[in-house]
Amino acid sequence: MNFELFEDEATDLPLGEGAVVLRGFARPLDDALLAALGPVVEAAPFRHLVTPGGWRMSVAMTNCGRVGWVSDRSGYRYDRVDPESRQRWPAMPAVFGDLAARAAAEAGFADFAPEACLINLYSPGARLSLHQDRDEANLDAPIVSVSLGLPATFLFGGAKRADQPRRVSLTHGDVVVWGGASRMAYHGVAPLADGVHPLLGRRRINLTFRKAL
Ligand code: MD3
Ligand code: FE
Repeated sequence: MNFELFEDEATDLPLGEGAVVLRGFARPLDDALLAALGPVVEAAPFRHLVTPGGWRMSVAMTNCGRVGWVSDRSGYRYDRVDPESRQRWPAMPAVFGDLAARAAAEAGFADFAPEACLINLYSPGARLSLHQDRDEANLDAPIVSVSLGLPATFLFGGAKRADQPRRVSLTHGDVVVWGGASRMAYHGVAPLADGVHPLLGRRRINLTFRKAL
């Protein structure tokens, strides 16, 4: 029996071919995830990257793992070093990698060992316009995303930018595994609505795990 207002916010939801929302999967680990995040962002602080077109992204980003995703005027890429510090990115905390592997396995992808964890910080109003994730060398592996803090409206489109996206609410502790036919779907995040989350205040943090190499 569930006492949620909307059934699709209480249960695991198959989003499309190869994509599944694991509602609340990361919730038991939220304190451990946030504790592990502290030293990561101390070594590699959140920053607003610039797109190749010259726009400052409203989402602030950092990374941990063997490589990190970066954008600047010359393009998008995975880089072994943080361009701000010129040091390697902080190592991926075990609690991050273990969670990503367990979530992928739950969705049917065995042995998911991501090299990259992109950490996205949303403040009220921050958004991510529709895009595809195509900078990874391995496009067969799924992407695992973990939502923490304020809820967001995720836009899940199709193979073409013009395909009308579905709107899916992602809340604290939700984990989404995107694989198979969904791996190359256009997707984005609607401007974050203001609010206060008990653990994260006026923020949303999304961890995105990828096989980048
Ligand atoms: C669907 N981040 O960093 S994660 C990104 O909430 C990104 O911060 C969003 O899109 C965020 O590139 C969404 C969920 C996600 C990630 C990759 C996908 C959804 C995806 C790839 C294909 C389809
Ligand atoms: Fe993306």
